[in-house]
Amino acid sequence: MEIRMKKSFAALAAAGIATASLLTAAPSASASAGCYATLLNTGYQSPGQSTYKANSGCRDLNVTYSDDTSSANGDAYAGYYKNASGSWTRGSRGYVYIADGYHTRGEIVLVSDLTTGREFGVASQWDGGDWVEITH
Ligand SMILES: [Ca+2]
Repeated sequence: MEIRMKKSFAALAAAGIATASLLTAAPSASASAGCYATLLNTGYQSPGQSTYKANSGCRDLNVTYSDDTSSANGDAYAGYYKNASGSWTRGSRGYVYIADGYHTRGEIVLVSDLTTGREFGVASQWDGGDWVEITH
């Protein structure tokens, strides 16, 4: 059941339907009202797909879903953001191993206290092309 949900989620994302930032409509276990959830395709030790830190009630980059596409287990992920000079910078937390699945907001923070409007993306340590939902 969980695997089927993950595959359909990835298929939606691959079709480009779920890649836009969406305001989370209703409070749930994994996201609260006022935070944005964005599904991003990761790069290999580089930012991959990127988006911009929302002006929202969430200050951090939280991983709320992850799917390592090359294995059934997980990958290690790092948050990248553009600093004030416009250079891609890896979050100080570095790479964090994250098992595939859904994660509660606040459980896995890749970057803390990111300035609104800053561009960010997610890197995979072992191989890229994974799907990571960032709630921000
Ligand atoms: Ca991977």
